[in-house]
Amino acid sequence: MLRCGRFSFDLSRPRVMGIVNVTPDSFSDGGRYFNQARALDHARQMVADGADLIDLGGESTRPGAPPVPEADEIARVIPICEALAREGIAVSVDTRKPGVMRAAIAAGAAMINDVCALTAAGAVEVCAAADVGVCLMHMQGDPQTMQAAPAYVDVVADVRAFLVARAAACTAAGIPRERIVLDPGFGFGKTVAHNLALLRSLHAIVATGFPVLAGLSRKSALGQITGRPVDERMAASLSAAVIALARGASFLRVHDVRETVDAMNVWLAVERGA
Ligand code: 7PJ
Repeated sequence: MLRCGRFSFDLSRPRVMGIVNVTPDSFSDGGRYFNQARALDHARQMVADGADLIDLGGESTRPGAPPVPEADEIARVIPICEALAREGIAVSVDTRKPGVMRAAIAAGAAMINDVCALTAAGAVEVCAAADVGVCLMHMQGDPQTMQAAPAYVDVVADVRAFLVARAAACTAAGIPRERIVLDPGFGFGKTVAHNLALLRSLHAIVATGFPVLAGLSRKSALGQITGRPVDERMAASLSAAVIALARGASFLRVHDVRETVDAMNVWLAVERGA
């Protein structure tokens, strides 16, 4: 079981996390309310399609993306978090900032998903003071520079050691084990070879005993393998998702919820009988 605020996830079957970005984008100049209404509709559709939780992000962590001020991130994400939580939907908020974490928790977030694994000053304390789940992700470097020259002694051992150390810091601060998820952070300071090694050996992270989240959906490593642009990576994403399931992932963080649920159900039927 993973405990996340008023939600508990029985991890005897894997769970799908639908990605909803609330960043201003080039396809829409309709302003904040338009974007927020669209994000809400998108999230509700994902839940109808079988998402177990919705991951809301107000700051792009794509390689080279500029930082977003805390007040802007709060204005983007918190109204949507509040609205979805009121509808009984489990919401995860993807943020690195303790101030946004605090606002998300007050707005009913079930999980804090942090690509910095709660390393910002005060982040662990904010999460320890609430009953939210936490997703601790590994990243080498920071989003501005992480893809410049990623290097590891042994990528699987290095990532695993980092995640175990962050989980220990969290439990020492009072976050129970039952609230912690680990994530190797595909694409965050990793070459294609690093990403492949991590996916191939995902069971080594699963062997820590913590539930593992895999986020491979539409990522650039899949683009490099297939030669496809970002909007043509669904097949590659589904393939990566099933590989992650076969290696023990408990959560899949994806854009294409309906298709991922189908792929997962085929895998589950084969593994466990329909
Ligand atoms: C991840 C994330 C991931 C977790 C992003 C993208 C980049 N959070 N946030 N794991 N990726 N936990 O979706 O392409 O892999 S943003």
